[in-house]
Amino acid sequence: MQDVQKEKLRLKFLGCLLGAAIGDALGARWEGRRMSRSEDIVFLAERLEQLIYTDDTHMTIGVAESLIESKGFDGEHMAQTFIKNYDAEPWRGYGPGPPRIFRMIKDGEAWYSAANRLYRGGSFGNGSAMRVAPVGLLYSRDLEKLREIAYQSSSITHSHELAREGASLQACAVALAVNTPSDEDIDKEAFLSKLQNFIPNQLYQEKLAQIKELLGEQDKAKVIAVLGNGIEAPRSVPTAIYCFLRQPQSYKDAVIYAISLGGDTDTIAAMAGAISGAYLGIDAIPPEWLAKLENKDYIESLAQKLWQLAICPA
Ligand code: F2R
Ligand code: MG
Ligand code: MG
Repeated sequence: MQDVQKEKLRLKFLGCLLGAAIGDALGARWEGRRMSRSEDIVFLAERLEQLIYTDDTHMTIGVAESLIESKGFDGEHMAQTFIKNYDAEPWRGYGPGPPRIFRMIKDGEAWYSAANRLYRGGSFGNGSAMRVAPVGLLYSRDLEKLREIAYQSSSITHSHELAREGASLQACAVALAVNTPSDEDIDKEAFLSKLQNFIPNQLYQEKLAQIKELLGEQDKAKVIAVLGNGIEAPRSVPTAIYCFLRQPQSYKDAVIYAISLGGDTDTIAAMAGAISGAYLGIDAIPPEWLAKLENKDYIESLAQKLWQLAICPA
């Protein structure tokens, strides 16, 4: 790879992880609310002194740390990293499931089986999709490997098929965004076709078809009714992809639109921000938002290390 291409890729890796963290931190202020006006979200974003992230970014950090330290996926290591991080900062607003899984693993359950004991058939919450961006970055040049690692990383806490498929779909969207040059107009239909060819699950296939139908839609209530804005993976991952594809040339517009839909705003904005940042790169993120992000330098260092691992695998 030429140096100029490597540098473009580096900016995309940084844009992805920082874009996800900012989406999470901005969206956290609106999580669980109804639809909001974009002006109100921008107004609050300007007034916040610091952007404090939640479990979405905390777990994304865990995925990145583990992939870097293990030079690839190691389930036991990733599970122990999640537990260590959770024990240090349990107040990050975790969903109900992961802390119960962490307790089971601490009590001796294997990392690959604990999640099966939660809910009926495992969790289909969006908790494994919201943290999967580092997998999308590291395996962006090998989509079958990406699928395998997305499934496995999901299985630590979310073993339901809809969660595993949701995580792999989000990782694939990040990978496609990394692989698509941002200096030419994105072919939205081609982007969606690639996702449809990738994902075997019927429900996600239908959602991706609905995204195409909704691209010009002005009525947010219709978008929410069709795609969803909830805590479940199938009611949030396609919505995040939609938020990106609706306004692919503006990170700010994609994230603000995601938050304006209400519901699981931190998570949908984190996932939309990851895809948008991976497509546009760090330079597209408003500098005043970057400057206010908690632990910005550490998240940036993780993105940098993932990039080094991706261009020069062990
Ligand atoms: N927890 C939150 N938000 C609550 C407010 C936090 C507050 N602001 C604070 O500061 O404390 N957000 C975070 O949780 C979501 C990710 O959740 P995760 O990790 O997927 O959790 P879980 O428990 O696995 O699943 C979530 C819910 O989905 C339903 N569900 C899942 N599988 C099910 C099944 N098989 N059958 C029935 N229901 C199932 C359950 O209601 C789960 O509780 C993100 O939004 C993150 O930001
Ligand atoms: Mg959260
Ligand atoms: Mg959330």
